Amino acid sequence: MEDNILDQSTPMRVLVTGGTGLVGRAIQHVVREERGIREGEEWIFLSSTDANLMDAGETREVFQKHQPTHVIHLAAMVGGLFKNMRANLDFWRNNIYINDNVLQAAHEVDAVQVVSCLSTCIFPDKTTYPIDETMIHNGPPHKSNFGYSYAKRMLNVYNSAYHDQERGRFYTAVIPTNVFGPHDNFNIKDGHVLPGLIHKAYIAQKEGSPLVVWGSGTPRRQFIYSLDLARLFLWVLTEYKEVEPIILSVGEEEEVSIKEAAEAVVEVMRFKGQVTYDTAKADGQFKKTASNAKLRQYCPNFTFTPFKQGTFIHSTGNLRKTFWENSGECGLVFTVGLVLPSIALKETCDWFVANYDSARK
Ligand code: NAP
Ligand code: GFB
Repeated sequence: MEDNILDQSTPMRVLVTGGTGLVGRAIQHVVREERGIREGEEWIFLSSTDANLMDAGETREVFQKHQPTHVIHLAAMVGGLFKNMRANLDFWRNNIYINDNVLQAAHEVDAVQVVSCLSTCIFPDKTTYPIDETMIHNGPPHKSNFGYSYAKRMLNVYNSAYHDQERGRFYTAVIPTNVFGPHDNFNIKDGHVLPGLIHKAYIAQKEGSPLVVWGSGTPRRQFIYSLDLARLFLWVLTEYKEVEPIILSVGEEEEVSIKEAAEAVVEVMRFKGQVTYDTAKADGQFKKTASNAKLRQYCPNFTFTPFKQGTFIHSTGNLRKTFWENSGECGLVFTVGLVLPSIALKETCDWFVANYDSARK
């Protein structure tokens, strides 16, 4: 265990907890459709039906069964602002249990790498901007999601403790901003803002009713497309050698207001009705502007799928294939092409409309 590195000749056996959610499905897609599964490798994508990870026994059992060499730990109780405000205790307890069980089970089967997933909402609410990785514990998080935030902060504590006590353990974590994409949770009460607005626009279009945006529309967010996050997760899994976490986010200049996000959804969904703002609803955290400077040091050329309308890549297929041919080096070259609405949002809306009956909602 001393060097905690898997010799290159041994193919990885990767267990992805939470493999059936928004981010898990994106990783499935990128592994199967872009990167490809290399000879001898195994990828296991877990759902809660395979094992309830809040239960230590079930967790240990599923890890003993699969004996992973690498773990991508995504499983969590996840939700938007309004679900968090309703259930801070559940978010704390569920995620604390899941994280303790998963890291200990991974350690017991001698997994050489575990990449866990935090979120930029865990950073202190009163802080200087842009936020960077060193600020995680510098003060209380926003009151709307303290349960989730403190539980997620503990993952950073676990990683340091495993490294400290279990010499050579390099368990680490990534910190994405708000994620969106196909297979998201489109439940209007529990979900995040983009799937919530897409679902509401879909219904309002059908019923000829106004699209109601909750809150004032002034808060600001950075949105990362699930497929981009998936590509970066795979880079972190094999190339990132730090215990300290890394923010995975678009640049600060890509931050948009909720009003701009709603306008983008209206554009892509071709919604023609009235748009109103329900200012009786909470705005939550005003902003959580994150710096991706550390990511840019490692991946200066990684190209995010734009959220805002504007320049777009000529041919995504070739581009995405290029990424894996340069495995290990997240460098990319692209050509400026036609000006199109946000492709990431369009792919997400098209997926929702095409899968309305089976989508989580
Ligand atoms: P999601 O779509 O809600 O998926 C959650 C996944 O966790 C599902 O596969 C679910 O299994 C599994 N799960 C939940 N409770 C479980 C339990 N008790 N035992 C076993 N599995 C359980 O979540 P997501 O948006 O993909 O989030 C993935 C990770 O990214 C999470 O750690 C989240 O905190 C983090 N994150 C998300 C965002 C965002 O905007 N969505 C932003 C930053 C960070 P079932 O399919 O069987 O329910
Ligand atoms: O995505 P969201 O639910 O989470 O809300 P947070 C973002 C913003 O969108 C808030 C506004 O200012 C909401 O007032 N909003 C407008 C809406 N319309 C809607 C709508 O229809 N649905 C929703 N949900 N919001 C979460 C954290 O914070 O970020 C979680 O609570 C997690 O723990 C997640 O970390 C990534 O960005 O405010």
